[in-house]
Amino acid sequence: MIKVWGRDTSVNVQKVLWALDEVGQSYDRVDCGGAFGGLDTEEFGRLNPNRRIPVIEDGEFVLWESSAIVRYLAEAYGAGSLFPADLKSRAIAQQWANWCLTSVYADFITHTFSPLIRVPAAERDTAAVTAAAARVGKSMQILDGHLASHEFLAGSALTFADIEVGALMHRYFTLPIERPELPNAAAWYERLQTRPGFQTHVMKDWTQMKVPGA
Ligand SMILES: N[C@@H](CCC(=O)N[C@@H](CS)C(=O)NCC(=O)O)C(=O)O
Repeated sequence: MIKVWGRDTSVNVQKVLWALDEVGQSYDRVDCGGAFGGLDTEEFGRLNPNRRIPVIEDGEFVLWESSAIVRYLAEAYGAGSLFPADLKSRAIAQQWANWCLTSVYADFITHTFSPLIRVPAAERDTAAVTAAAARVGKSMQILDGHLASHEFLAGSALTFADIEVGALMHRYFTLPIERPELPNAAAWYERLQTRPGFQTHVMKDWTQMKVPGA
């Protein structure tokens, strides 16, 4: 059985759990990271010398970096569906998944979400958060334009790209920040909410992660 290392409040762990759900693989999960600690042990350092979650063990095979894990699971257990068989659909899925990593993730998770929940309001650089949220809004408008004519990111079916990008959407649409009008992205977010794996693993109450005063 696949073993997943990482607390389920991490968005990077959540996308792995959602992918596992989509491909119908059962797993054991070890709570570690955050308040659970456990990333500084020798055993964990052997699994991931970066001491970050998530990590998976699939038999003897060890893999870290959440996007690599999601794509591995998609190809190993969801070939032809989560991992499209068609070369061009697969390339489009890679395009959006990579776009999320390079154009959205840092501005949203590192510079918008994290300061809003991990930094007390009195100590927060509000102007920097507002500027980052505005940059994310611009990226979301690009996503929205694509979704005007696509049900899912690579066409008419859910792929690994929807999981990688979509894992951020619950936080994006529920965070108290300025957002542009995003009718197509909002409709896609609603479609994602019909997936049991999204409901179970991604739609978590992130307010519990707030530090006092945040
Ligand atoms: N690019 C890495 C990022 C890994 C990462 O930074 N994980 C965070 C949680 S989202 C972590 O391990 N933080 C330390 C902790 O939770 O204690 C990935 O996608 O897997």
